[in-house]
Parts: sequence; structure tokens; C-alpha cells
Amino acid sequence: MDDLFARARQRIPGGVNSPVRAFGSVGGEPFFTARGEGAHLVTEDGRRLLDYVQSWGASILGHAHPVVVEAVQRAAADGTSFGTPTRREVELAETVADRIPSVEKVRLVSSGTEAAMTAVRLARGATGRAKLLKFAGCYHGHLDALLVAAGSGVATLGLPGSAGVTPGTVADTVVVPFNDRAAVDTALDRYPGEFAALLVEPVAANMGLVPPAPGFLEFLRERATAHGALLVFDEVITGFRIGPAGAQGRFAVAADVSIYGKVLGGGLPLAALGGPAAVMDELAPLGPVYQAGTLSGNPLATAAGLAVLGALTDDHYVELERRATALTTGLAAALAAAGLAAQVPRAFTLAGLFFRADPVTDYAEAQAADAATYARFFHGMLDRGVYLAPSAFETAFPSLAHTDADIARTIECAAEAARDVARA
Ligand code: KE4
Repeated sequence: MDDLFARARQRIPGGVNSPVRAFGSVGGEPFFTARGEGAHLVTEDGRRLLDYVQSWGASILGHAHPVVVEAVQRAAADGTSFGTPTRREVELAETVADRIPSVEKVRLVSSGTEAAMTAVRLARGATGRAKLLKFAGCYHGHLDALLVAAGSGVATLGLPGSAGVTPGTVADTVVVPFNDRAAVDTALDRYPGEFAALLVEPVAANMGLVPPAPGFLEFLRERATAHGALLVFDEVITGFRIGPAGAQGRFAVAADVSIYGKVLGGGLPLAALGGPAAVMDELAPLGPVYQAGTLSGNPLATAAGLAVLGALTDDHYVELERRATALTTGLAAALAAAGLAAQVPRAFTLAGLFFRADPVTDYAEAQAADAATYARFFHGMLDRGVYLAPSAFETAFPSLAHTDADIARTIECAAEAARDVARA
């Protein structure tokens, strides 16, 4: 078999089109995927892996689900992009607005980064203010203003920010620890009247999985209102994933601007931002905040998104949460039985894993967890045909395609891998 990774490194920086895929933080070389099949990936060298990454959370139905494949095939037969308004963009915007009470209007874009970038510009344009408050370890894509103590790829690479990000572009970004109310108040009090937005992943999933402390989101809602800043929820992961209305449905906290992606695009390049008309109408062509995109609202991506949202029922989320519970409970027991200090948090339908004796409540604690043990466990599981995220700063995404037998096998593999790690 030709060495795809060697060829890739000849023509693509690091051989990958997104850094976390390179296995940099877990070691070894990445496999190449030939196709997806429900809960599994089939690799170019013929292995069939039980996949808990699921395209970083995009494939909630599992890979190559017939409703998605057929919707995209049908749309493609009519053309792939028109650059004009289309019916499906209206239907998708209406669907999002129907499901998220705080969302009256939606702008579709092509990536989570683009949605976050637009949300930042919108918040600044709508408030006339410059400062942004973000949380260490939360990741919102690779826009300059937020590549400061970001989680996910940046954290995995151990970079505090990024080369190429100028001091000017982060001069207005204040970073505080997640779940730290005092730090939020200190930042707000230090720059009174200057914050355009408080930006947060309502359930942090890019520093590993770190749920909000009880009342923390309600606290951010109250503080944002009190300080005249917009509360921006980055629900690229949680949106339509942890419940029918994402985090806002689960925590009953309304954001001023909400960011979506992943599930919303059914695995195609589609993301969105939404909010009250009073805020969203600040966007061009109606308002003064410019934003644009050749492929925004792309016919194939809107077809996939509508197919996924149309296939998901409230009962599916109950079932997905049951599977996530079985997975985390079983994993925790397997790791404890092997004598490994581990935390296996669950946030509704999302699962996490830290090798650490105490619960993780913020990024510093996530960084203090044992990433070397995670790397060994990752490879132990991969050798047994189970693919977890190739980084300790990510999250596991059980899908509706993961059967009880898949989860049972995962736990068996975890027990064996944990014993090997404990002996190492
Ligand atoms: P994209 O630009 O990668 O579509 O979305 C950026 C983004 C924004 N907000 C949140 C909460 C996100 O999780 C992401 C992207 N997530 C990462 C992994 N957790 C994508 C994987 C990658 O970078 O390759």
C-alpha cells in the first residue's frame, strides 16, 4: 500500500489539513480513512475502527446515514452552488429559529471559525465596544482575536496563542479561567463599559470535557446583562448535540448570539450564528456590520443539515444520553479496576476522559492531567480497534449508530488497555 502519509507530508503541511489530525499529542502516525459506516471508520489499510470522534461531533446519526447521503445526492444532481438565495436556506433558518427560543434570525456560513468571527464582529458592531471576554481552554476556531490560550488544536500543540497573531489583534481579548466567577468580575470591573461580549462554550469540550459549575451560565447571563455586553454561546459542539435545543435548552439560559456548526451541517461545511432580530439585523445588507461568503448556505450543506435535523427526535436524545451514560459508567469502572486515576465526566450526550485523581473544572486542571497516560491509553484502544480523540483536550461523541454491543466492546477494550497502561 502506498505511504499516504509520506505523500501527504510532501504536499500538505504536516500531512494534514487540520493540526489535531496529525496525532502530534499522542504520537505515532495518523491512519487514513477510506470511508465511514455508521459508528465505524474503514481505513485505507482495511481496518474497521469504532469511531468516537465522529468528525469531531458532526456525525450524530453516524457516518453515511442514508437520509443524509440521499439528501446530498439529490441536491448535488441539481447543482452544487448557485450564489443566490435558495429554498433550503430559508427552511434551515426557520428550523433553527423554531428550535432555539433565543434565535429569531440566522446567518449561515461555512465553518465554526467563520461563525465565531462574525459573532465577534457583530457584538462589537452592535455594542460599539471592543473588549471580548473568553475563557482559557475554550476554543472558538482559529480567528486571530481568539487564538489566545485557546484549547483544542492550539492547546494540543502547547502554543499559548499562535505565531502570526499580532499583539494588536488580541489587545482587546481578556482571558479568564472557566468556571471562575471572581475572575469574570475582576475583568468586568477592570474594563467597565468596554466589553462587547462574553464568549463561552456553555459546556467546554475543547479542554477535554468540562461542564459549567452549577449556576455559572446563569451568572454569566446576569453579568452580561448588567454590563451591557452580549452573551455569546459557542454551541458548535453542544448545539443539537446535547439536546434538541442544545445548551440553551438544557440550562434554560438564553444567549444573545448563538453559534452552531458540526451537527447542523450533517458533516458538510456549514455553520451558523443566530440571535434576536434586533442584534442580527445589524449584519449586512441590513445593518453596518459586514459579512459575506460565496458558499454560505450551500445547497448540499443545507440539504444535509435539514436531513439530520429532520431525522432527530426528542427520543433520540434520550437514547443518546443513555448510551453516553453506559459508556462513561463502564469506562470509569474499567479504569478504576486497573488502578488508574481517571475522571470520566459526562455532559448529557458527551463523554470525557482525564487521567487525574480529581475532577477537572478548568483548563489549568485539564493541563495538569496525565496526557502521557492518555496517549498510551489512546494507542491501546486504537490497537484494539477503538478510535478515541487523538488528543487529551477533546471529547468523545457516541452517535445514534453506536450500539449497546459497540459500547460493551469499548469497555472490554478499555479494561484490557487500562491494565496494559497500569503495568507500563
Ligand atoms: P471549525 O472552524 O473547525 O469548523 O469550528 C471551530 C470551532 C468552534 N467552536 C467550537 C466549540 C469548536 O469545537 C470548533 C472546532 N472543534 C475542533 C475540535 N474540537 C475541530 C477539529 C479540528 O480543529 O480539526
